[in-house]
Amino acid sequence: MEDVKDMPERTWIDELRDAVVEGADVEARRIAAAAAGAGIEARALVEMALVPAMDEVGRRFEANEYYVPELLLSARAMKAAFAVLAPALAARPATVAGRVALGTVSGDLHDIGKNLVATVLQGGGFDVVDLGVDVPPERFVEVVQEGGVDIVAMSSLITTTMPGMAATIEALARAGVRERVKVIVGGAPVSAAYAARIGADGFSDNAAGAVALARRLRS
Ligand code: B1M
Repeated sequence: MEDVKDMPERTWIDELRDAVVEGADVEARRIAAAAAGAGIEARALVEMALVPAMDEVGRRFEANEYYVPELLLSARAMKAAFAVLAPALAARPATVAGRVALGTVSGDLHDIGKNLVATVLQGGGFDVVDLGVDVPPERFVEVVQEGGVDIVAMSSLITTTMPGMAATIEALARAGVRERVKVIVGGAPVSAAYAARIGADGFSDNAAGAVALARRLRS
């Protein structure tokens, strides 16, 4: 096989995307490391290879060309490559921009987009309390009640778990802490209209946008 060091930049991106689509985690990690070592920006590798790879995996799943085992293999390959790139994305500026409690909502186990948002938020100067996946409204309330959180950030990837966002906002209000924090939402099926309807303070459809939004809400 051709050594990745000899491949031109565009080919590295193609190779990385293909490795993730094929679920080849060792290969994905190796290509990501070589491409980063050759000076290709981590952000470009994520946006041009990793995210499009998962979109292609989703397309194949919808077309019944891929099933859950293939999704799991691709997710593992994406995470392996992302682990190599994350330190560059998370390198934070000296000043702390605020503290964000972030989680994937109740019933939802998708964490790739949430992890990406967490890393880019860190790179944008935010402290991130990562609550993980399948986070019930009460857990978001608890962490806000503990104090120090400026923004509650929720991710949902499935249409049936989106109501968990509304339930969390309602739970924050019931507990009397809704006004203490800003609430932002995102994830593939979520829209600006949905965010407005459930009373969130903002929505973004990508990780960089989430950081810009969080900054705007803190200014
Ligand atoms: Co699932 N899955 N999945 N899955 N999966 C989707 C979401 C689906 C769209 C696939 C499809 O049918 N085309 C579909 C949902 C359909 C619907 O909504 N009705 C689906 C389904 C049905 C399921 C299961 C039910 C399948 C089954 O078991 N039969 C099951 C549900 C499990 C559960 O959660 N309870 C399931 C399981 C899984 C795996 C575990 C196998 C795996 C997840 C592994 C993991 O995350 N650790 C998986 C995967 C990989 C996918 C797809 C293929 C890829 C998701 C992904 O990682 N995308 C997905 C298809 C797709 O999305 N095209 C699919 C890459 C990631 C970078 O993008 O998460 O969108 P994303 O994040 C983006 C933006 O959305 C945004 O920024 C990120 C970076 O740009 N963003 C935010 C995300 N959160 C944000 C928060 C913000 C702001 C921006 O502010 C707070």
